[in-house]
Amino acid sequence: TNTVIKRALLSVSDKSGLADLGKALAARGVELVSTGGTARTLREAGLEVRDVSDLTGFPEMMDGRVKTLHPTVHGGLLALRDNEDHVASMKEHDIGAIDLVVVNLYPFEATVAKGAERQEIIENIDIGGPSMVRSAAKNHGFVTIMTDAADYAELLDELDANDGATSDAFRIRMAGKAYARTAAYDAAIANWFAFGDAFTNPLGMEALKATPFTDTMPLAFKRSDTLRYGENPHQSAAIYVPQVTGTNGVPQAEQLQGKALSYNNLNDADAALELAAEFDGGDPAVVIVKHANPCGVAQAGTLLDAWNGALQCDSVSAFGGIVAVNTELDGATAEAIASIFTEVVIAPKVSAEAREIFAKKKNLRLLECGTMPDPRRGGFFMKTIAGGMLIQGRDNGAVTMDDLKVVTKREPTEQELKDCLFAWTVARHVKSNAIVYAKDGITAGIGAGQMNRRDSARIAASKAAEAAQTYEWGEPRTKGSAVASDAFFPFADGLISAAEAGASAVIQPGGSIRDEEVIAAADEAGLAMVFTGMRHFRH
Ligand code: 93A
Repeated sequence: TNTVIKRALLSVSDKSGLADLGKALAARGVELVSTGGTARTLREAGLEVRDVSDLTGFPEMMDGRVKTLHPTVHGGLLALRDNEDHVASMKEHDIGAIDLVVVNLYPFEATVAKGAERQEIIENIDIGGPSMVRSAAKNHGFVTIMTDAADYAELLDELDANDGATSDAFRIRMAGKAYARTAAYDAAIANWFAFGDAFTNPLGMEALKATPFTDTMPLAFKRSDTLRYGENPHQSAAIYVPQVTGTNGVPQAEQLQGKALSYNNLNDADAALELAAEFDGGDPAVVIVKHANPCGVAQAGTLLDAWNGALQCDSVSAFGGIVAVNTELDGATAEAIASIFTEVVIAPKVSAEAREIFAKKKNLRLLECGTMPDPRRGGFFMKTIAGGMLIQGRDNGAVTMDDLKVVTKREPTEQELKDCLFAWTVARHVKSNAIVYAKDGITAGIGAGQMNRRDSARIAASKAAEAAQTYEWGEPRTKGSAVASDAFFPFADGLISAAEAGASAVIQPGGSIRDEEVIAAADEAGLAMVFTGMRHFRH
């Protein structure tokens, strides 16, 4: 049964489109009932409005905390119009039916996002609004619930097509939308209670450690895009962004040109950007990523030099790579990048010259991200497993020069220490088991994702050997390099193979029961070794 809409209750925080809707409803003979600010806007538009307080017999009180929470409102929303008892109750208590509800909620998400104080955030938890939305949506057999200004035009079309009523199908669809909205709203609130501003606050991890994870994990994310397919063409995919706070990363970057980003592009661009962000504010740095692992990273006096260094590490893998830089992309570097097949380039800023050069490569996806994400920020890492989901805090821990403990007879030189830290920074962004050789701010060889550490060391060394051959260097760049291992060497073999490749310094967490054995092997090979005390597994 389609109910002709005679009375509408409007209560909106976001007043856009309100006056026009009010006029259109009034023109169709609908009586308007409204709360304070909403009523004011409607009256300013020259409309006749009845105050909710007039309906309830109670004034809006307690700073508006209690406005619409009243049986006159909820009875008018929830009563089944074809139920004798319900109709009798309405009569007895002088409750008039409400046929249409137009509500949008206090801006809780936006208030958190702007970094407001706790009390302001609390005040922006809407109670009366969601209550009306849920009551009206439950009674969608008779009541129409509108929670999105984007649907106002469709509502008016409905009224015109159905002699002032709405169709069942429309009311059901809007009711579903209404519950999705209140569910997401409550999820945002629950997330804020559970995690506060851990999404953006670099100290969030500390808060996270202190706060146990909640029993249930509401996800307050909203879809920002649907992707053509997932990791493979037979998988569907979409991208979601948190609705609680302002975040920045690949999803927020502006795409300047090229085809739409694929699932793999997004994943790889993220890996590249996160690593490039480690060098934010430092000398120009270039990261080339393939399949979510860096295949070349370099930091130099100029971006072009950094590009050349990164490329030479593993020029075979760099083909079809994803490139991230930490500074404005200039024309010369753009020219060099464009000379090989590259899938995605992301930079905080892209110069006009660089844009022009890339414009000739129509398919290349060029992204400008403005500011870099903070590598030390808090936040979460989620992964689904069969039958469940794993959630952990981001790996945002980091060591500085002061945290390093020299464990060998030989102290590392200043240059070796610098190379150690550079290799360590890269290694934490490489899938485990990760071995990274670096010298003079350039990765000399990267071994990723092997099931044992010795194989990663060998693969990294073989990459360096291949590069030496390609570029006719005489000897590989592993000679005199620093080597980083993302977790401790469980045996001396991995370290010995690094020494054989020519490494002169080692950085690793330490903590193996065979540390003594590994340290002895380092001493024997004349290596300098430092322990970080922190592990960076990445699976
Ligand atoms: O503070 S509330 O939770 N208590 C209520 O009773 C109530 N009724 C409506 N917030 C309440 N609202 C919300 O007020 C609506 O959801 C809407 O967002 C806002 C509209 O207020 P105004 O018309 O005064 O601008």
